[in-house]
Amino acid sequence: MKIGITCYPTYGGSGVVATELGIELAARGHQVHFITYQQPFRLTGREEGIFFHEVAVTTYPLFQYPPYDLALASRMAEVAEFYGLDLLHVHYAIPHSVSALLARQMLEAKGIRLPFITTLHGTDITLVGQDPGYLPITRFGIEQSDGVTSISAHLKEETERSFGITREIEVIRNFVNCDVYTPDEAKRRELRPKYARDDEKILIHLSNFRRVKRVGDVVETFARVARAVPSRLMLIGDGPDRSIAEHLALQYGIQDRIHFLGKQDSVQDLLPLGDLMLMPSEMESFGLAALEGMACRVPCIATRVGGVPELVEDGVNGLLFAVGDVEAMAAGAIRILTDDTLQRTMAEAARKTAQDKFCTSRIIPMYERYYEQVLAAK
Ligand code: GMT
Repeated sequence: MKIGITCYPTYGGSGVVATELGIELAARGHQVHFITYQQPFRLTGREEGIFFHEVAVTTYPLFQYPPYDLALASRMAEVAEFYGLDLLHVHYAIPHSVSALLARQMLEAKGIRLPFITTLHGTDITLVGQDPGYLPITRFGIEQSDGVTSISAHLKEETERSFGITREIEVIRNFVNCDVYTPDEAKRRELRPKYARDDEKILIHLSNFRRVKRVGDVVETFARVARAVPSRLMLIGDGPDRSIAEHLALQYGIQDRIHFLGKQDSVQDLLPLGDLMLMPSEMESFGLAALEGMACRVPCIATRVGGVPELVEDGVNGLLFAVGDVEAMAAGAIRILTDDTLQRTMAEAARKTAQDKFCTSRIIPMYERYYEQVLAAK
């Protein structure tokens, strides 16, 4: 198939999923065309079967807000016609589904068929999509899509409940390549000493440091853990709440125990160094960072929100807590980090969950079948 993919190309879970999906589809012989304002950060530009088409947004003094959605729609239609795309697959409903709808209409007028699929990722439904200024147009984009997928059962239910949507939504959960995200012992031996002594544990948090991630709770939890267990915290990512984390680190006097690593392209090299992951989010429609950690044999302390329980099974491959309960999260972390057998059992269960339920070999064929179903529909 020839598939056009649109996503947010910078850091963020939906962009990661879209990019990894494109890579996996290309590896299976499909032709994949990314249509975005920037090359997705996990692409090198040299991948076989993958093409990148930049969306250039012309500005003009009259435009206080340059119309990206229109430039995107126009580029989608151009690329689809030129390369004979079979379908468009857009990730994150706002504004991508509406741009795809316009592109479909533009080509319809020329007698060319271009169905589009929207994948819902989370904040497009639970946060941004709830804004009264965006809700009606987001609902319209979803309703008009030729196919809609959701990355968790929870997000599907939330979309039906909060948008009043009755159309079919296919649940295709997020995935991880278990050969790339893997507990690499050699890497661990080589890189771990850069970050911690042998007798220290490593806790990891990976996110875009937005408010919803509750990065403050990560540091609050770690401050309590560090009193009981010799340990270090690796903070991977960057965003608006990084200064909150820095401020708290100084307040607790643990700044020299925390590695602020900023945005990293190859998180698969860092995740296997961890003993435990912290994901205390306010909301998480899935929690891709936890899955990537789990594939690397890192169990997760997480909050019982959104789609997280579809991935983290309390007491099996991690522990689940109420949002904001840093005392309980710290106690749980200490329990795992001071009991080698428990840590090992959970680490193995985490890897097994990733392999058995969320591996690319299981999930990518679901997308392929869904594409075929949408193409066969009309
Ligand atoms: O919150 C983020 O990390 C960004 C956001 C995005 O769309 O880039 O993430 C959402 O999509 C991810 C990939 O499907 C999910 O793993 C995240 O759980 C989801 N974030 C939220 O629901 C807050």
